[in-house]
Amino acid sequence: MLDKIVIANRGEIALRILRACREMGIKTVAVHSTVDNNLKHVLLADETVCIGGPPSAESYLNMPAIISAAEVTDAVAIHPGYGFLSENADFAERVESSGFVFIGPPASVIRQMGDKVAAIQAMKAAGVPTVPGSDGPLGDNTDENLRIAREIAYPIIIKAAAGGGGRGMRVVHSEASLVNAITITQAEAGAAFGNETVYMEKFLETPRHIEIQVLADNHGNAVHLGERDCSMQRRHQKVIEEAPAPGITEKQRNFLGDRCVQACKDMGYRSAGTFEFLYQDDEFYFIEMNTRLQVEHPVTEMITGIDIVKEQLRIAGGEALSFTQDDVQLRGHAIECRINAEDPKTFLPSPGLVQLWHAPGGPGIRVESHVYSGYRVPPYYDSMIGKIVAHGNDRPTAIARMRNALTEIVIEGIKTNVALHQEIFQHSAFQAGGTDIHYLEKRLGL
Ligand code: MV4
Repeated sequence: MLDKIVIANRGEIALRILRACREMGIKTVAVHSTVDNNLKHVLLADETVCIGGPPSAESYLNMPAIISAAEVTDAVAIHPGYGFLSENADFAERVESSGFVFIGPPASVIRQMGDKVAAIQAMKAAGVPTVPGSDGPLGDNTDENLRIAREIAYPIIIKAAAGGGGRGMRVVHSEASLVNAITITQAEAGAAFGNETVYMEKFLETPRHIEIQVLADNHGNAVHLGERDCSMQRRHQKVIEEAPAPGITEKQRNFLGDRCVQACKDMGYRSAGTFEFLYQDDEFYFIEMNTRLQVEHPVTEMITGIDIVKEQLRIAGGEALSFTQDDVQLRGHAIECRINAEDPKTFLPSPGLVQLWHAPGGPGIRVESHVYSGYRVPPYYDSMIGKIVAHGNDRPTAIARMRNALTEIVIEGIKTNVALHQEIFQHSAFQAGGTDIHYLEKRLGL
């Protein structure tokens, strides 16, 4: 078991990780920037180390400062949370070569999944369904590229191998614009990622975004924890997530889940991970893998009863998974609303002093937030200030509980997206379930 860990993150996820450590008797070191000494988890941690100035580049992305903090506090492991250094293979490598445990997958697997072409190849080999596409990087033979696109049929999408999360993509609707689109995407990818490699996929026009959560240990065991539907998004920022995905059958879940588990075993995956799929016309298509703990992990925890962060900590301590796939039973339905400090009209961040904070409560309500009355939201980081999760025996119950929670919550002093959530929960299309990835932007008239 791990004795003491560094939490290399901030905000709600740092608090979430600290709580898991406390339950397990693991000592905590909070590393923080100079503006973050009043963060809730910093106030609660066993030890704290200030690692640099407010900009992330000086603190939460400052690898030597974080590793030094582990050294001076005699910590044995580092949890990166999400964002920041969580999917940085070089960081994972430096953590391990400095003698600490990186609480996540092996650096080599982070690197492999960071190359989207390599990730897709690994999935194909494991029998995970992928999008019809170029089956590898595009070469510089124009006739060949035109042939591939014609075979897939337009519209197609050109994606950067080093991209992901919506960066470095271009949709092509007809042959006339293909060659130019490839050239531009290659140049943009070179400038943004230092890697010009691009690949081609069939462009799916109205998919849902459905992802499978997995856990794997260092002893060759892997399980899946079912799926989440993350289709309610704006500009690649998820707004609402839920589990299970409306309308997905047990047969579909088991088929896809089993293939993800196989992929984990084949690639030597370890820790928590997520396989992202597009789902359209009753078919699943793998697009990317996230090699980190995700923001929306609580909806899966609520319906499985499994604490994903505690499992990550146990796995990092060398323990085998304490349960099998047969032990994973889904119970009820869970929905998460991300609460952002943002202007409801412009969606621009709205940092500042939280003059009053009342968290919602009641049966089936879970609040994941570091905010308290008197807390000042700094302008340097992501605008998400917390998450409300509602669980119930069925989806209508989870929705009813979330609607209550959204009316109970009080946040004064800063602008938030609470009213947007309240509006979405009134939409009949949301209530019916199964809206696609374009629903929110269309409804907002964007
Ligand atoms: C796609 C797609 C349609 N067809 N790939 C955007 C983020 C990155 N993870 C992959 N993305 C997409 N890939 C094919 N072949 C549409 C998107 C997409 C999207 C995917 C998931 C969630 C939100 C999205 C918003 C716009 C586009």
